[in-house]
Order: sequence, then structure tokens, then C-alpha cells
Amino acid sequence: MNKLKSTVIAAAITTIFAAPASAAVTIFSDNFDSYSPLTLNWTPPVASGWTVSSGTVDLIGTGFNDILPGNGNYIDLDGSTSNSGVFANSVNLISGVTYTLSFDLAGSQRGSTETVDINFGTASTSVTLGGSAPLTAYDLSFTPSASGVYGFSFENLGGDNVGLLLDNVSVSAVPEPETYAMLLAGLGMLGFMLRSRKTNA
Ligand SMILES: [Ca+2]
Ligand SMILES: [Ca+2]
Ligand SMILES: [Ca+2]
Repeated sequence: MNKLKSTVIAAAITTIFAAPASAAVTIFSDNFDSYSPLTLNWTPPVASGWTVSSGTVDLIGTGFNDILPGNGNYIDLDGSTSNSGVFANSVNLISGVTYTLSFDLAGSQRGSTETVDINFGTASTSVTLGGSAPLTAYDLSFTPSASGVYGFSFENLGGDNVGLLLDNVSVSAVPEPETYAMLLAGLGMLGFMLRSRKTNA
């Protein structure tokens, strides 16, 4: 095995062992700051993967209805048609791996107490916050029993144009020890193949 290949493999192994046991791999992340223009009754770009069904949501933030300053753009989960929408996206998940949907929710900042139902695969939860509640982190975990595409969604209950505010949505996987073992076995195989190639040459 030549020195460069040895160095690359050694670096890869070092990286794996240096990673803490709980290192999470993020497979989806959106803070909504890249979208413009800000608008009531937002239609997300197709490339974002986000969909709004059965009603509307608002994309608000810096310079436009900024009721939660300092967070760039964010979503008012009850839009402006008196019919709060289901705000949804999806991710590709691998069987048996535990994934965590993380998100920040804040109170409506307009007085009313609001509730949002959250779904991720077959897991669900709901969050109720008073009007002045600050942006707070929540998460919901799901372990699929089959690999495939799974949805996650947020739906504000009621429909009076005032909803909870959503920001910083992400999905991450926490690799199990067996996953690291598989990665190491893969590296071992790579080293074996490189050694064989040199012997053959
Ligand atoms: Ca944001
Ligand atoms: Ca609204
Ligand atoms: Ca409401």
C-alpha cells in the first residue's frame, strides 16, 4: 500500500474514532432564511420540498411582519385565509435507524394561546404555547421499520390567521455502534483491496 493511501485510510479511521459516540448526521435542515420575497400565504419553491395543503402559512421575518426579531425568516403556521395549512416535507430514511426531527416553536406574539400538531413518520406530538412564549427547541424521534420516504408536518389548530411561529427545522440520525462497526469493516475491506492490488501489480 502506498503512503498516500495509508495516510488517507489512517485519517478516515482517526476521524471515526474522534467522533463522539452520539455524533448526529444531519440529513435535512432549513432555517427559512434563504427564501424571498417574504409573503403572506406563502407558496414554497418546489426545490425546497415544502408543501402547504388544506390552508395557508405565512413566510415572515426581517423587514416584513417581523414579530420575532433576530431570527431571520420564519413561518406563521396559521396563514392569512382563516384556514391554517398543513406545512409538510419529507426525507429518505433507512430501516432501523433512529431519526430525530428537531424544530423551534414560539408563541404567536399576538396574544392568543395556540396548539400545533406535529407528525414524523408514525410518531406524533403536539405543542401548546402562550402568546409571548419565546422560541423554544423541541424534537420528535422516529425509527422506521422499512427504508423509504417519510413525511413530517406541522399543523396549527384553528384558523384565525394567528398561529405559532416555526423556525430551524432539521432531521438527524444518531448512528448506532453497529453503524460504526460497519464503517470500520468497510475501511478494513478497502485496505485489503488496496494491498491485494499492490501484490497483483
Ligand atoms: Ca430563521
Ligand atoms: Ca398569519
Ligand atoms: Ca389561532
